[in-house]
Amino acid sequence: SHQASGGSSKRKRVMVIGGDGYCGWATALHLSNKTYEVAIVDSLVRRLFDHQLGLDSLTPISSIHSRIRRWKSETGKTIQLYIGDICDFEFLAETFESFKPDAVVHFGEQRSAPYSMIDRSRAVFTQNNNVIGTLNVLFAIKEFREDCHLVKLGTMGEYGTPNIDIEEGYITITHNGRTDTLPYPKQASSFYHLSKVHDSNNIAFTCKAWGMRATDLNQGVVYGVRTDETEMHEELCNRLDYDGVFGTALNRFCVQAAVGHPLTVYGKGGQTRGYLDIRDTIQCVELAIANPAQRGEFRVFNQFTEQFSVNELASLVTKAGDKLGLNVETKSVPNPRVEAEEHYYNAKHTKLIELGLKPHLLSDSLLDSLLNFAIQFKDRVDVKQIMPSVSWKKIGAKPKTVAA
Ligand code: NAD
Ligand code: USQ
Repeated sequence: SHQASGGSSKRKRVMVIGGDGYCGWATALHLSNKTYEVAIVDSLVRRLFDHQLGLDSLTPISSIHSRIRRWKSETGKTIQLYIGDICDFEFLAETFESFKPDAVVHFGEQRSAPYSMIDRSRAVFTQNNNVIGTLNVLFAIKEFREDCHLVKLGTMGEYGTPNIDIEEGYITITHNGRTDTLPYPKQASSFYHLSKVHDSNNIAFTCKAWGMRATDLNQGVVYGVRTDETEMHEELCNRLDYDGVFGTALNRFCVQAAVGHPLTVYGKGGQTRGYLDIRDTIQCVELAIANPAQRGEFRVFNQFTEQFSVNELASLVTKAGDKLGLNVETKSVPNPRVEAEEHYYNAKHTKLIELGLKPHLLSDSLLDSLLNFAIQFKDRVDVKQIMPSVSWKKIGAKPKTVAA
């Protein structure tokens, strides 16, 4: 039977790495609200990328210090804060010895595929930051908190778009009369997505070799911005990226519709992915923490609730925009990426449902509220940041200054 959140007598201690980011901030607040003892670990490097590239969140976001102070004054709850880079093992070791986590949720990576394809130095940074950071987390758990459960954010993009059904982590294959259950083949299509494949391999190995307990959450594309906790005060507001480097498909389309920019469908628009509401991101992470993997188990969940093609998303946003009196147009943009634009896609996603996930499916009302949210902040939109500026084919060793 499944444990309820924080159901044990002692409050579970959860370290949220990357807790100043989009998924991490919403999750940290939710867990803190739900009686977990929460610490945020973040280097704030994401805010630096924005400064360096001249980008900004659609929504104004407060400093992490103001956010945590506001949370305390709204709810009386304390979130501990450790500012530092998990690639610095001494720093990470210090946070482990001081906070003593029972679970670590690891969101703290460079998560943009286009960012990883800007130039050699960003490709190298992405793989170094992500792979070494995760390795350090694995060593910190082994050294200081052997029983700690690692909940690691992976991506559906690890699987690519094979012409067969995508399973959850593993596939049973019969070959020359013998049968085995093996890791599902990985065909990632950016240096970022590949960093997640390398992480998964390292985590799987340490589960076998050291008896680590780990859950890899192969998450689809996240949309939405409001959660119960971030709603409480404007200083708790989450970030919402709409630019061509960090913005993701549906969030971008809603902002584009709000400012009257044609929806940017890349290529033929048949690219199909798994999607989920940010309220389900936090629900999934909470379920994984409340029902930990066993010692030595490398558990993989596909974390999304529905599949859409880019064309389907564009048409949903067009219809929802019509109702608000927006005249939404779509313009096919030459695809800056190298990816299949028409393909089979059918990915399993039952394990989180079995643990109790109650999905918030994409509805007219959510689209409506996301569009209204984008309209509310439309004066903050820098339209020069909307078109994609990073080409998969033109990446080279030469440092590139990305400026709109
Ligand atoms: P984000 O960029 O908003 O947040 C990531 C946070 O991690 C940032 O605050 C950043 O400063 C921090 N960070 C990065 N490297 C760090 C390091 N070395 N040490 C300490 N902190 C570090 O990203 P997000 O959208 O919240 O994504 C969070 C995680 O979820 C990522 O691992 C991402 O790959 C995964 N994910 C995101 C989506 C999505 O649609 N946003 C979808 C699938 C998976
Ligand atoms: N796309 C468009 N137009 C746009 C933006 C995107 O057609 O304006 C297309 C892309 O070409 C791609 C698809 O939409 O085919 C998804 O792109 P995206 O930018 O929304 O998402 P992606 O690059 O895959 O990355 C995001 C997150 C990443 C996470 C991943 C989950 O940034 O951290 O790992 O979603 S998944 O897609 O399942 O791999």
